[in-house]
Amino acid sequence: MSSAPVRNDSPNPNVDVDAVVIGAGFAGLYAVHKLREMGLNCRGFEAGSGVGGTWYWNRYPGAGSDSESWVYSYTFSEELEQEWTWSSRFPPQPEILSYLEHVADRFDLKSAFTFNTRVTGARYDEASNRWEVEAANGEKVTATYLVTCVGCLSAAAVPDIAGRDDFAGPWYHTGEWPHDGVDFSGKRVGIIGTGSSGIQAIPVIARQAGHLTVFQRTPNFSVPARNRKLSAAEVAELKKNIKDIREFCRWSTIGQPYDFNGQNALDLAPAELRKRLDEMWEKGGFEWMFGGFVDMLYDQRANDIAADYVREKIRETVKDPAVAEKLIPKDYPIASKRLPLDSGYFETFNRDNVSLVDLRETPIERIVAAGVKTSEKVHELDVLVFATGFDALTGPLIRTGIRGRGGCKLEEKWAEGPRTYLGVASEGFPNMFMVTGPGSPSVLGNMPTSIEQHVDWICECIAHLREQGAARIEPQPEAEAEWNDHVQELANETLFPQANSWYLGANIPGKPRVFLPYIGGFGTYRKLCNEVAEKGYEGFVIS
Ligand code: NA7
Repeated sequence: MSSAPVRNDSPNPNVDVDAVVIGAGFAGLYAVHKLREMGLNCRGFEAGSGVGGTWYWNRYPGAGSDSESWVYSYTFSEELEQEWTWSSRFPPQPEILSYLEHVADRFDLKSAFTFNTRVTGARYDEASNRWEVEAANGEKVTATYLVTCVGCLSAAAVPDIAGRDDFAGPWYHTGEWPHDGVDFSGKRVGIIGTGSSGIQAIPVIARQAGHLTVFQRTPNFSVPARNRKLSAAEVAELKKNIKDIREFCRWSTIGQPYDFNGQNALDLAPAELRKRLDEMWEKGGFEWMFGGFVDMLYDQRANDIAADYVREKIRETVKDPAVAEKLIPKDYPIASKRLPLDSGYFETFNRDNVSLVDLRETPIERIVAAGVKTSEKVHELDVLVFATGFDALTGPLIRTGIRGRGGCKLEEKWAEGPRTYLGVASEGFPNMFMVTGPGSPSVLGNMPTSIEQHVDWICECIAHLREQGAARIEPQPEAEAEWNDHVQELANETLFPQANSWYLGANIPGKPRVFLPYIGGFGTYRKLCNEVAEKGYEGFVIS
């Protein structure tokens, strides 16, 4: 529980505020900072005992950002940007959490939040034109604006495998990791899931455990992170150029300090293409895919070149050819599932204390007291780790219990998939703003870039409403429908819909198969949002 007192922003801050902000991660902290700067009184609620969001919950071994550290941060304060120094190219979770704690303290943001308190419901009341927000501690707050900063990957999904509660040992989900860590030494550990979280955790757990059994349903492509410490000279150079670097990120395709190179892989002679792929592979990071040839995301032939390249690397790395074949993805385009970065993932399968269970050959039948029972045998375990992902983008919003006009539940309106305008607002939910909601670029790139853009846009919109003396804003149904069609059309031009990914909700049984993020690029999206604002919030009804 935060010991900081609630700042006396309002005559009765528990009851009546300008804005309620849900969540104290990257988005919620910046939203509170910016709204307060505008003179709004804010209340924030956070389910965790501290700030950090994703980086508060995801404390599993090996957790860290796949975005370069120097752009995985805020840009709103030049002093902050110059003061803070990252240790390495890709920052580990504890360092990101320290950064967010530092930001929260430096800008006195904790005082706006009630911690250890999940929002259990938020209802728009038409008569008063206010949001009525209920929290798990029984508090009821009303607000003119509801700003959801609930994260895109924050509703952990533990699969409903028969017998899950029969397991005699402890089990953990990577996204809800114990704060005091887990001691794997000498233990027989099982891990289910080989997405980004599993791929980060597996090499680290393997070094600690007596034996690690990896249960793989779908093999994954992965690119080496090549993480490294940053030298003092490199840090100085980055800080000198940081303004230009950040401006580049804002207008780039995925919010990163690189972009597609303007060439198609299929236009290059094979030897030249190979040379370029080799060079980029040595550099490591997402840049290998997203700083290269854009046709790899659109054209199956170009994608096959990239996929075959990684398949070859897996065969070269994994000593046992039978294990290598199991680890090689064969039935979806590379990058159509979120491409992980790794630090020795495939090498881990050369260890004597690691075994791979291919669940396509021997599916899980149930969990039993002694471990995981597949069609082959019981794999005996002391500890079980679920690296099974999240109910992405819509899950965190739906579980917040949001009801719009006429008591309409968000999950009712979104029964066939999320319906938003620009991924920031939804018709029937006036004065509700979703930071990095479904239909915005969000998870398709560097999260802090998209978060800052959204918060800035939302705050400018609120400032506009206040200047106009307007009471309400919500999308026009036609504009919303057009946006949702546009989001799907753009996705359908790519190879992304070919995989069963969480981008499409395919990891959650019963979730509608709809492409969730906007894939048109961060820069294009920013331009569209700016144009909407310049045209007096075109596509919205302001009343
Ligand atoms: P992901 O990417 O959704 O990966 C989850 C993994 O768990 C994936 O390999 C799944 O296999 C596997 N999974 C899920 N349910 C089951 C069941 N029932 N049985 C066996 N295996 C299962 O989640 P992550 O946490 O790794 O990453 C999420 C994002 O967080 C990441 O992309 C970054 O953006 C940050 P599947 O592929 O569905 O067959």
